[in-house]
Amino acid sequence: MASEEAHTQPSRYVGFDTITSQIENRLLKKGFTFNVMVVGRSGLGKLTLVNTLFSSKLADTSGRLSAEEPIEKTVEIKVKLHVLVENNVRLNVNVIDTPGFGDQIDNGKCWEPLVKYIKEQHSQFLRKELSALRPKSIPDTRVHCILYFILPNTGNKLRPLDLQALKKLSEVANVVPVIAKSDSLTINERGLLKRALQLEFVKHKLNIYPYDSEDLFEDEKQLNADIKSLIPFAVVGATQELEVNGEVVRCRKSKWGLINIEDVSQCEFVFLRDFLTRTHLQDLIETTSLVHYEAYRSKQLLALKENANTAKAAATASSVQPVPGTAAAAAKVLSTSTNTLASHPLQQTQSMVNAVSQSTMATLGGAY
Ligand SMILES: Nc1nc2c(ncn2[C@@H]2O[C@H](COP(=O)(O)OP(=O)(O)OP(=O)(O)O)[C@@H](O)[C@H]2O)c(=O)[nH]1
Ligand SMILES: [Mg+2]
Repeated sequence: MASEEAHTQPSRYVGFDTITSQIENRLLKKGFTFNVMVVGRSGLGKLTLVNTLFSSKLADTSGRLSAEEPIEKTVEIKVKLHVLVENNVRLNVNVIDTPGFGDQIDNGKCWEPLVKYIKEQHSQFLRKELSALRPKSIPDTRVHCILYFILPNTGNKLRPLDLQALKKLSEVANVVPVIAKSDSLTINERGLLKRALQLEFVKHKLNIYPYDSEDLFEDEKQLNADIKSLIPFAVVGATQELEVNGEVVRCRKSKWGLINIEDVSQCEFVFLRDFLTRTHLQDLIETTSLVHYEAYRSKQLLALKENANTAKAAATASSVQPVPGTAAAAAKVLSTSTNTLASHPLQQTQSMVNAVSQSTMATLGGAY
């Protein structure tokens, strides 16, 4: 069937140009969810930076006001939800705080619980998506961004633990590395460390966010290239506000001076904040869904189909009726539906989805 396209200017105002504001209104009512995980060695200022980023006290941190106050350590994965409102936009920020690397006796695979956590969120989302009576909107707990903290004194090399962790984490989520506590470096040292780390990222083929894509427009490609030249951002975290020359600024105050973290000549906090919240917030959420979750989803469904085929072959060989809800049952429905889908499309599709969903749940329960 041929289709024709004609461009017509309506003779009167119809009003469909309001679709953008209709979408905006709907989105504003729903609000947005952003899940950010902080990862890195112990005491690198992970929580302080998250609080600084969102200009709020999102989590209790050991940002101490006096040297006598004890330093609080994060000892387990903890998720804390914070609802932030700015000019009618509601942002639900989930901060996933993780125990600092280097605290255990054997730090060999300290990133494993984090990878497991990330995959579990994908698995939960997939189960809900596949269930016959799925909710209208599935709560999104998938990790949209990992802020990975690198020690400021690495001897201009990526340490093996960081290299392994960055490799594993960037396979499952959007990783943004930062040089922590960069106030301990001179501008010259900072530049050398940044350059050395950038070379290491390339040498080890680390898949650092943002990703190159053919779908991007030229201006987006340019923006990403500019951002890549800044990664890892050399940051300083500070939640204290002080008045400097009549202006209230956030800064770190020590005996020998004051660092205004919002001054780009002193640190790169502002670049990181603008990147995460002003230019790439939506892209981080979208990329999580379209790249990382999609990779997980297709891998699981392909594995499921393969299991089902194997079970089907076994069931046929022994001529035993498969038990409902098992991979063999899904296989039977899958094969039947491919033969008869054309005659009863709705019924067949529904029973196929139900069977696949039941056996997926059984299989996904024990995934990893
Ligand atoms: N010099 C300096 N100190 C910082 C910076 N950010 C945080 N700190 C201090 O470092 C200490 C630890 O900060 P946290 O934010 O609790 O660090 P963390 O990485 O969450 O710590 P763990 O949970 O123990 O891994 C506190 O005393 C902070 O005030 C920074 O950018 N520069
Ligand atoms: Mg912490």
